[in-house]
Amino acid sequence: MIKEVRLPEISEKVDSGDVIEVLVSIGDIIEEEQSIVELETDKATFEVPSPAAGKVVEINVDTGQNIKVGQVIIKVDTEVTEAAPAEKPSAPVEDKKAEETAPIEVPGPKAEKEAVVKKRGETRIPEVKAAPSSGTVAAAPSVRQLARELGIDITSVRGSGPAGRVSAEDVKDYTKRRITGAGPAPSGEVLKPLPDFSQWGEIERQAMTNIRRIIAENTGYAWNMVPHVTQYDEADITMLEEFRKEYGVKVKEAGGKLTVSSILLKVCASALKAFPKFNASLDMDSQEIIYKKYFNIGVAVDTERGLLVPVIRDVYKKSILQLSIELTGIAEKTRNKKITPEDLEGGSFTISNLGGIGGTDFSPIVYWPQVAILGVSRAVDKPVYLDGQIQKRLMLPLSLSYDHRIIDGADGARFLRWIVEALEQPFILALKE
Ligand code: CAO
Repeated sequence: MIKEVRLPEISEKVDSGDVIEVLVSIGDIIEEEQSIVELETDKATFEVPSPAAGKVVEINVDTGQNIKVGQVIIKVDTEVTEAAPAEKPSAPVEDKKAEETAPIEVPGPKAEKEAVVKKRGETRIPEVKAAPSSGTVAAAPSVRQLARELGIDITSVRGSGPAGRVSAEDVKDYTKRRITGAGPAPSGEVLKPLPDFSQWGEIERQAMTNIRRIIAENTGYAWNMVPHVTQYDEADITMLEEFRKEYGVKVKEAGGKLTVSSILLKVCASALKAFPKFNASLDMDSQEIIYKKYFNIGVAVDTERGLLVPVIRDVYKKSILQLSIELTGIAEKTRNKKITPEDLEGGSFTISNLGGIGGTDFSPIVYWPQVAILGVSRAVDKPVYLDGQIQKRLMLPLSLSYDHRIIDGADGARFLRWIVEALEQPFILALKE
């Protein structure tokens, strides 16, 4: 029987995505849950699994195409589950009787979410496509016509679509910002023309991936919108490190990794409970502060595609053991492109730990509409004057950036001190709660 595999529901707010790569070919024998396309939405990139096993007899989408929930991606002959020796690609589906085609029920969000996290044998890295050279900008004829009517050179417009494809919105946005002289673009760059860099040497232009574009727009927006202050402090984690080494084995047996990040998740959730302003957002329209009663903490994860911030929910209610297992799982899922848009939503605070890589200190950018973010740098042994003598202590550098519109400097210093004390004397944490 021929079955249609359709794009399942992605999340409440996402109803379509761009095909980054088609992962199967006509004639392939695929297994149930095997990834068939890599899809990019405004929120994330992930692979769509097939709910049916069989032979791929038709591919209905193409790289770069925007597809909607419910749209047929491929057709599969479910009666063929093993490759015949020296098999030729099967006849296209048009050759089959129409009545043989039975749609597969589109899984709901839950089913889809479960399916998306299933592993595929192999991880493919999406091809980075070179930006079209000037004169060969990817755009629909109607968009070119619009640019001509507005007197815009379409090659100057930065396309937001796959492989830099220029949309009508891009042309309008470009024109609007040109006319109004609007300073910063959403990405934060000032729209001054760039010099011709090729006059100084060889250059290569590459289209931004959707993820890079989103990071650029979000960090640019936050930088322009939020008056940042960064507060620095250091925590003596000598004792905590002993605890980490002692209990790390047990956590490993349970499938997690006990790290500074997983301990900090717990400490930060308690700090947020004690200082509700740090778990809030500002509504400047209504002139209100929105206090969140949930403690969902995003953790910045470094991936080959760029920075992604999956969110761990209800951190306050979870043990360090649970958080260690969850963080290990979600970081792996993020790096393996199994993250769904929903995994990236709903954070109320963020932790960015660069300590595994190195560096003494950095100032993280607030992840708007949140109001604070904790930066963590590498813990190092330092000579510290303690109890009348110089001692070797393991010191963890911390940097808290916050939105000065809602958080005053004294609040920032108190919040960070609270975290430092909780790391240095964890029993205080228990006493305070
Ligand atoms: N100081 C010293 N060592 C640290 C450390 C710190 N602050 N943080 C982590 N480490 C160590 C860990 O203990 C581990 O050592 P071992 O392998 O010997 O046990 C090693 O560094 C690697 O840690 P990890 O990365 O596996 O684990 P983690 O839980 O600390 O971090 C995660 C998880 C996802 C936060 C991290 O992997 C990551 O991606 N960090 C980058 C975040 C980032 O890009 N931030 C920038 C955002 S702004 O552009």
